[in-house]
Amino acid sequence: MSIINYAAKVINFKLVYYGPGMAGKTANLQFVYRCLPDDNRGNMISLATGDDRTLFFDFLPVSATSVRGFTTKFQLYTVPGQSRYNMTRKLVLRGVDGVVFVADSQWDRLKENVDSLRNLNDNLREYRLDLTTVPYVVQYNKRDLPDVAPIDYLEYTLNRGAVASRGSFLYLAEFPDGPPPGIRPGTGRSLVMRHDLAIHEADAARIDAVLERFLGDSSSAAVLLIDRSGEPLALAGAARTLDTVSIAALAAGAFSSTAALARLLGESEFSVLFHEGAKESLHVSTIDDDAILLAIFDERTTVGMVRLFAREASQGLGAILLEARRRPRRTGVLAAPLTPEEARSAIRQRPA
Ligand SMILES: Nc1nc2c(ncn2[C@@H]2O[C@H](COP(=O)(O)OP(=O)(O)O)[C@@H](O)[C@H]2O)c(=O)[nH]1
Ligand SMILES: [Mg+2]
Repeated sequence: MSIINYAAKVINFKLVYYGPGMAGKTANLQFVYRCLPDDNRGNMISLATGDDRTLFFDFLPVSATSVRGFTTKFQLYTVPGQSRYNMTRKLVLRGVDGVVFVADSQWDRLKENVDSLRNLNDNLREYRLDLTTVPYVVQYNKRDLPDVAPIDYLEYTLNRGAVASRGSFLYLAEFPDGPPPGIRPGTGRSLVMRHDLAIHEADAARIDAVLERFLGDSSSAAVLLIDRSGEPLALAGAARTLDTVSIAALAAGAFSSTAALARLLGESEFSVLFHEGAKESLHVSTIDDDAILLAIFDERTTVGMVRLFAREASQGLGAILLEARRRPRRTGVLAAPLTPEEARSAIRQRPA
C-alpha cells in the first residue's frame, strides 16, 4: 500500500527483502546504503542478535527522484530468514508494495529457497496479496561461491510463470553501473494502486489541526501519526529535529509485536504502549486497524493527561482517515503508467 501525500507531495513505498536465512538480505541493504549519496538515504537500523543475525528487521529509508512533482520515498526492510521467526516476517510484510526475493544460489540451499518462497506466499495471502499482484523480483545471490545451481534451473524453480513486471537478476556487486534491469519499479503499472492511502490537502489540514490541539491540551512535546506499515503520516511539535522516519518504523514494529503478544494471551490487542524515560516518555495508542498515535512528553505533563487527550485525538483522526480511505482515489497526474524515461531516472550512485 503506497501512501500518497498530496499536501507534502510525497509518495511512500515499502519494499521488503525476503528469503532464507544467510542468503544476503541484510548485506543487500548495507550495499544499497553504501552506494547512495547522503542526501538520498536516512539512518540504517538493524535489529539483530549479538551474532548479527536479523532478529526483527533491518530498515533503510531511501528518497529517490521526483516523479511528476512528487518525491518518491522507499522504506526498505529485511525479514529474519530463520523459520522460527515467522510471526515477525508476517508483521514486516504489512503494507508491502514490492518484494525482492533474495535466493541463495548454492545447490545445498535449494530447499531453503523453495520453503521461503512458499512461506512468502502464505504470509502475503494473510494480507490478501500474492505474487501475481505484488511487484516481485528475484535476486540470485552468492554467484561467486563454488557449487551454485545454474540460473536457468533457479529460474525454473523459483520464478515460474513470471508475469511481465517480474524480473530476476544476479547479485548487486556485479552491477557497478547502477541497478540492473530487473528493478525498474512500477514500469508499465499505474503509480496508484488499489490499496493506496491518499491524503489530500484538506485531509492534511484537518489532521494537523487535531494534532496541534492534542499538543496544546496534553502539553506533550511532539506527536506523530503513524501508519501501521511503519510510515509516518503527520507530525506536530518537536522543535528539535527528530528522525521521524526511524521513530515511525520502530514504533509501528514495537506496537505490532505487542499486538501479537496480546493475541498469544487471548487479548485482541494491548491498546496502549508506554515507555518511561528519565527525561522523556513515549505513549503509543491505537487509532484504528491501520494507524497509531505516538506522543513524546516530559515532566510538564502526566501519562494520565496524555492518555486522556490521545483518546480524544484518536477519534478525530480515525474519522478523517476513514473518509480518506473510502474516497475514490483521485489519480490525476499519477494515474498514467511510468514512461520508460521516468522509470530510467533512477537514483544516482554515490560518487566514487
Ligand atoms: N560469498 C558471498 N557472501 C555473501 C554474499 N552476499 C552475502 N554474503 C555473506 O553471507 C552472510 C549472510 O549474509 P546476510 O546478509 O547476513 O544474510 P541474511 O540472513 O539474508 O540477512 C554474510 O556473511 C554476508 O557477508 C555473496 O553474494 N557472496
Ligand atoms: Mg539478515
